[in-house]
This record gives sequence, structure tokens and C-alpha cells, in this order.
Amino acid sequence: MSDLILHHYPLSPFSEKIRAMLGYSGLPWQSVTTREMPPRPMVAALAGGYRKIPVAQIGADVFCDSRSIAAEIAALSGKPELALESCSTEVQDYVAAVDLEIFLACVMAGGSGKLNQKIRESMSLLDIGRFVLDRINIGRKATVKGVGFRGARPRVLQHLADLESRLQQDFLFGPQPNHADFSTYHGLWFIRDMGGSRMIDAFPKAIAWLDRMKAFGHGRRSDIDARQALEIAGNASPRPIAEAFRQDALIGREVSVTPTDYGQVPTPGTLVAVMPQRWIVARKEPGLGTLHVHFPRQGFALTLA
Ligand SMILES: N[C@@H](CCC(=O)N[C@@H](CS)C(=O)NCC(=O)O)C(=O)O
Repeated sequence: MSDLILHHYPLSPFSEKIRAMLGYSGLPWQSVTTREMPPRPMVAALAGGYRKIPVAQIGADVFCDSRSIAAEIAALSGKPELALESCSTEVQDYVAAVDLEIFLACVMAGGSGKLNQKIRESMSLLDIGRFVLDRINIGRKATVKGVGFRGARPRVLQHLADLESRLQQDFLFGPQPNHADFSTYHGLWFIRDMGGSRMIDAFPKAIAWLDRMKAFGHGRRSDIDARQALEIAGNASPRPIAEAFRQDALIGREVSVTPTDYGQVPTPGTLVAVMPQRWIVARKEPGLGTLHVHFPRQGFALTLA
């Protein structure tokens, strides 16, 4: 059993990106199912203010954003192609677009009776109301507006046409998948497998690729509850940080790290590591002690408290 714990919910596309990576990696993992919107007190106890899902945990180290989580899966499974930082600049630029602009277009184009049915099955009426208000609120405050509802379907169709012409091999950038395949997968999974959309029907290579991705499954998952996950964090100490990452002039200062695109809730803490792709802040959580929370630098802002 690996020590990786994923906090996620079934309908979350970015969680599906990570679940599929876990399937591909073959790594056993522990699953904690969260609600579809805050309040999520157990996740908040680990990640501070960060409000997006998925969040992962290894002992007292907490990983925010699918890119930090992917880097951990890559290291644990010995599959460097899953870490975005191991990929070429071309792949990194592609992922930046597909995980933001295309993701938003997929979510907007994905609405359907089938999806509404799934939502009704997984949430109470009161929670559906809260969920809708929460997402309206996120949209209002977002700094990225995307293509909007009207532009979403044409944008997804354009993306599918691009995908169709890229797929000259089994995966997007070669015979094996890398981070980009999983970033592309989750938006289309949401549209086709959650929403039942037929948009992909005219793109045979994209269908075959999506089925290849889906066949990775979710790997070896065992379910635990959030209380057990917190107990694991409380009984662990954050892993040591190499001296090379403790040289920045801001080390030891009180800071906040906040996403710059949407869901911009800051996580305050003490800066303990500055890495080429990552910041780590230490926070003290009552009952759990010191936790180290990891963020990618790209798409996040660090400010002095
Ligand atoms: N850049 C983030 C995006 C994560 C994201 O947008 N997650 C969605 C769910 S798929 C979310 O948090 N929505 C609001 C919520 O669940 O509260 C990542 O790569 O993990």
C-alpha cells in the first residue's frame, strides 16, 4: 500500500485526471470522498484555505492542484512522464491551455439531462441549490472567463478536431501517455461519460484514444474516511526539505499562496521551500501539528502576509 491519500468526489473532472493517472501508474492508493463544494472541514484542516479538489496527502505533506499530485505519483511509481516538469515546453504549454480554457469549455458544454440525473442521485436538493450558488459565485470572481456558454460547444468541437489530427500514435505525444493525455482525458470524460454527449462521435481516433485512457481504470483503491486521513496526518511529521530549496530570501516569512484563475482562496503559512516548480508552506493545525502544503508556482501567486 502506498501512502498516497486522495481527497476527491466522483463527478470532479480534475479528480478523474488523477484517478486515471493512479490507474495507469498501478500505485495502490487510499480514497477519501469529499462533498462537491465547501464547507469541507476535513480538507480545510489539511490544506488551509485552498478550496479546489483534488487534494492529496502523504502523511503530513499535503498536495494542492493536480500538477503537484501528479509529480508525487510520478516519483512514487517511477513514471516520470506523469510529472509535468519532466515534459517538454511544448507539452507544458499544451497542458496549460487544456487544463484551463478547454476544461472550462468542457464543463460549460457538458450540461445534459444525464448529468443532471447523476447530480440528483449524488446530492440532496438543498445541496444542489448550494452547489449551483457556489459555482455561480466562483464564475463571478474568476479572472479567466473562458469562451462562455455560447462559445463552449464550438470550442470543444475545435479541440476534438485538433485532437483527431494530433493522434498519429496511440497517445498524444508518442506511443506512451504523458501528463498531457490525462489533462485532455478529464474534460472529455466529463462530456461523454458523465454527460452522455455525442459530440465526440464524429472523431474516431479521439474515441479510440478516450477508450484507451479509460481502460487504465482507477487502479488499486481502498476507501478510508476523512477522520482516518486526519489521524494519519496528525501522527506524521512533514518530510525533510533539501537545503538547496531553503536558500530563498523569503524562507521563514509569513506568506499566502492563492490560485490566480478561479477559486482564489489564500492558504496562509510560513514559507519553508522554494523549488523551481513548487512552493511549500508550513501551517500549524490544532490537533494535527505542523503540515507542509505544496503548491505549483505556475497559476498561483505568493504574497507576503
Ligand atoms: N488547477 C486545479 C483545478 C482544480 C479544479 O478546478 N477542480 C474543480 C473540480 S474538478 C473544483 O475544485 N471545483 C470547485 C470545488 O469542487 O469546490 C488542478 O489542477 O487541480
